[in-house]
Amino acid sequence: MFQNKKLIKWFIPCLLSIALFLSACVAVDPAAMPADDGGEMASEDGPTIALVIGVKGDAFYVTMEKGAQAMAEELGVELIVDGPAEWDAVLQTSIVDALIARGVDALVIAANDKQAMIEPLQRAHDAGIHVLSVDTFIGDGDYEGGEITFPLSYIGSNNVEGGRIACQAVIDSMGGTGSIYIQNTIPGISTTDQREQGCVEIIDETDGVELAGVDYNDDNSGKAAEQTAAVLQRDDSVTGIYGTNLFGARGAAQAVANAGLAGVVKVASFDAPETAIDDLRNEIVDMVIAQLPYQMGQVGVEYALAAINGDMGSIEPRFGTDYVVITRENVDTEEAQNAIYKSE
Ligand code: T6T
Repeated sequence: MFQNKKLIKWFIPCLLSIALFLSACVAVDPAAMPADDGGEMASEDGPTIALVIGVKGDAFYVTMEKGAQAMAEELGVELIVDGPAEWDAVLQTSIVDALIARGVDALVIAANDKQAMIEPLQRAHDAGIHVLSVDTFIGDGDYEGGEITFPLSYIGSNNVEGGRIACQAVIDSMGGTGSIYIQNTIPGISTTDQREQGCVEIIDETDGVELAGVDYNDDNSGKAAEQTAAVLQRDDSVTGIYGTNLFGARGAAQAVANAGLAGVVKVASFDAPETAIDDLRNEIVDMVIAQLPYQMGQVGVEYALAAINGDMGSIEPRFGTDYVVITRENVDTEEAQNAIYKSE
């Protein structure tokens, strides 16, 4: 068949190399492939969307997960959900890296820090994964003309506005005078930074109302309770407290109740877990601002699938979700009841 000996000399080693290459491909150990803690690669049957929440065990994210799961079922896509055990950008980065290795198609994430999470999410984007922000943003949150533009959308509340609403309500129930103490979480989180900003704006715009101070509780209600107790003991001008999220508000409410100051010191709770509603009914908390995490989860998954399908026109770079302000007057309405977060 081969008349030319030179050609035979070339052809046989070439065949051998192809055979060797093919057998190596067949013999690859799956354990050596990049995989997440579940040890599986992304589904080969259809797209896989990952939702990375801010922290596990937080009713806000439990509710968000339910919305995301409901939408994933409706659209027939695989959804995987993960999140750090503590609010920590380093822990969240390892989760993002595992998802990049797993080869998910889209990543919907509540970033733990607006600066520290830029680099890991840029890595995901560079690996061809569609990145979307839910609840918190990275950079300055302006994904059209701002510092960071690769995330396709920022889905979440208007948090400056939320801070303004909360502190205006506290000031009204304080009778328009006194000083407000802010119980915040960790600096660098876009949502709670903006909620503090909104509250400080309102205080600055109101004559006769002062800022008593701000403490950071590491997203821990026990620490928030200790810090608030210390403030109440040393500063009797404090007649209003604003907790910028579920943990700060819970700790502040406990400290107010323990000090026997329920009703005297007015408290606004950002976020609406069952405990905040109990505190409202028991007159320890005066207003609860419910966000819409279920809707955030739904829209996150809907947008992620649109991106995977190349339907970019249906994705808004900013999808603002609403609030339901819950007071003792409206707590039993259907709207308020539906807005209460699920804890499991
Ligand atoms: O307030 C929510 C969320 O919006 C924030 O980014 C972090 O804290 C919560 O999850 C409540 O604990």
